[in-house]
Amino acid sequence: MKFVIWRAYHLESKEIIDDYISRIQKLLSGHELAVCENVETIKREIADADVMIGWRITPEVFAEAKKLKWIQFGSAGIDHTVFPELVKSDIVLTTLSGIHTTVVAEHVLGMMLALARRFDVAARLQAAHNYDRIELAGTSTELADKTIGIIGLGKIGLNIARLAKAFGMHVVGTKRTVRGDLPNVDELYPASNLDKILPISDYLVIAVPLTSDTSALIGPDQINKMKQGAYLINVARGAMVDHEALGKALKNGKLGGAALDVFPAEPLPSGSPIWDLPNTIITPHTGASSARYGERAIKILRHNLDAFLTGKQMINIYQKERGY
Ligand code: OXD
Repeated sequence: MKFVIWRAYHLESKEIIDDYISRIQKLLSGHELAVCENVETIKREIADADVMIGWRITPEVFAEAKKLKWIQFGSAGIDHTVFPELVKSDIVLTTLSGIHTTVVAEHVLGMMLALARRFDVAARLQAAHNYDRIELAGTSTELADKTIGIIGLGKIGLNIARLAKAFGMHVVGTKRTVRGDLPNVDELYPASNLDKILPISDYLVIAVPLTSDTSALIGPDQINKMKQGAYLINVARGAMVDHEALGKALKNGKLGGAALDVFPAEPLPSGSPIWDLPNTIITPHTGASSARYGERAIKILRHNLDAFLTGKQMINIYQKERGY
């Protein structure tokens, strides 16, 4: 059995990926394993490989794979790397869905607290050595008793709900398929009823996978229906938000602020107007970054490896018809 790792296109630091790869090397000792740094090497090594572990496969590399049966990706979403030939093939695609449950939820709460307590203004004042309390004191607010609307009550969304409850928030949200109540959720609606949560959410959080149903999820119509002065938080994918409409709403005061971890094009170009949106906190797609990545990722890989080798059920299989 031959395994290849293609270590290109990951979003983590070198140290975090080195840690994950050394865990993989231990797990796969006894199997043939090639760690590939560049396109030439992966194109050569993938030709007779059974399994690829990596963050992206391109049509060019895929065309060289003659025996490939399984790809374990290193991210929760793989919308950035699926293409028609790959989806049509028999290759099993598995993701790391679920590993970001803790970290993304903490990132969202951090963003909400930063917006409520105006840490963005504090950072600007600090950089200018300016002890001006007035702006900060007059605009700082609280999370308690506010409503959070969570679009996508999957594993991450539910953890956001749990943390928001601890801050005394009213939690509303949507889920693709609603079957009964969910813990820490006061009002639950099917995804088709997004309009129900738009006008009541003080903080609207996007936490759904990118599919044909969720791209362009928040455009001018949805923003118009949002509560006056609400905050939009996106830790899902940049394509889900119309950033021109968001910019207008932030400038004319319809929205009070935004916190964005994902962008229509990544890396966000230095000339993008998104950098200068008012009352907006930007993190460079680090919502899921954590030193614990390797420790968590290897658990999923270990499970799937065992299932793959013994013919048992793998987890996190990308559902080709569902798109995630
Ligand atoms: C992911 C991510 O894993 O966006 O999908 O970090």
